[in-house]
Amino acid sequence: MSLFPEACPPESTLSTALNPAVIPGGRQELQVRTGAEKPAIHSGEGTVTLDLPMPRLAGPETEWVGRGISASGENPEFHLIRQSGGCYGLALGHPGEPPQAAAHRLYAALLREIPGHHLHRVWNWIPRINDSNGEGEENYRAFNAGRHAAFTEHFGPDALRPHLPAASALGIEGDRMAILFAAGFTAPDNFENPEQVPACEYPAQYGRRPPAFARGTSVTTPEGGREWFLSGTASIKGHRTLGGNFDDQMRLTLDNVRLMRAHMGVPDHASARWKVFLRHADDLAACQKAFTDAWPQDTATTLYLRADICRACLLVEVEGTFSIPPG
Ligand code: 3EB
Repeated sequence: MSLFPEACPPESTLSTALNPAVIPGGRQELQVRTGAEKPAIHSGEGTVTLDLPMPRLAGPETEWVGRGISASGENPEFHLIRQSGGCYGLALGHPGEPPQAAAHRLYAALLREIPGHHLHRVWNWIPRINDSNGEGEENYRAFNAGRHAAFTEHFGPDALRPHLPAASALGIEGDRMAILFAAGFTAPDNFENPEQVPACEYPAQYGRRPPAFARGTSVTTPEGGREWFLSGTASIKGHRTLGGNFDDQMRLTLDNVRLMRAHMGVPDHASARWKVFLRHADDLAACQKAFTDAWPQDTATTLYLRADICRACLLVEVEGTFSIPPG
């Protein structure tokens, strides 16, 4: 899956064999717009936009994700953007749909949607992520049960690890889950953090089914460039949340980010697109200072968002996409 402009081939070379329902209108840019009132997918002339009800604290209003040719999925709920190396897909849960059912349904549908592809990266947005689902279980944990069930039904219970994409899971406003994925014909390398327990092996104290994601993935683009997806990264060592205040959590989060960048072999000169999620908007100034000290060259493009994070005690989470062009 490529993020480079030159990666998009002329329309005629795109394989539509898997799905002939290509929507006319040519190539579209896929973007995510934060600060929206409710989740929605808009398909316009040259753009497909996913609107997310997540307050923006600083940084650009729209985040560019990729480009390709719009197509409807087998399941019409899925909006696909196909390009030479694979596709992006996006879908919304039903209004008010419980998180376990929504995750199970959407992940089962997305895995059916992309035969021949490997999942590279999934972004999950979950309404009221830290609230109880009414049966005494946190919505995020219920979401994990649904996601894990869909993965094990598809890949079998013992062979999950190599198929898990990089991911993040953040809270949004409103009452509909939203997911966005990047998938490609190449299998990604996937990475775990050497100082963290793999999420899919978390002990049961974090929920009856573990979170199904890898800490990071990396893929070669069809043109010979490379890109890396760093999952949502927080102040966790082993499987425990560390740091009782913002500054300590920020320090440990950046430590994990640096560790993962090195572990995945991201070169220093790679271009970076960062997103930083803050539970409390009041932490913005301290967060921007710490982040800018670490990566001054990325100050202007970093997106800071107000969001609930999948563990109620986490105050900050950072995710990144890094790329180098061919050659
Ligand atoms: C963690 O490391 C923090 O459930 O998809 C980070 C990235 C987290 C992805 C997910 C959750 C997810 O456990 C939370």
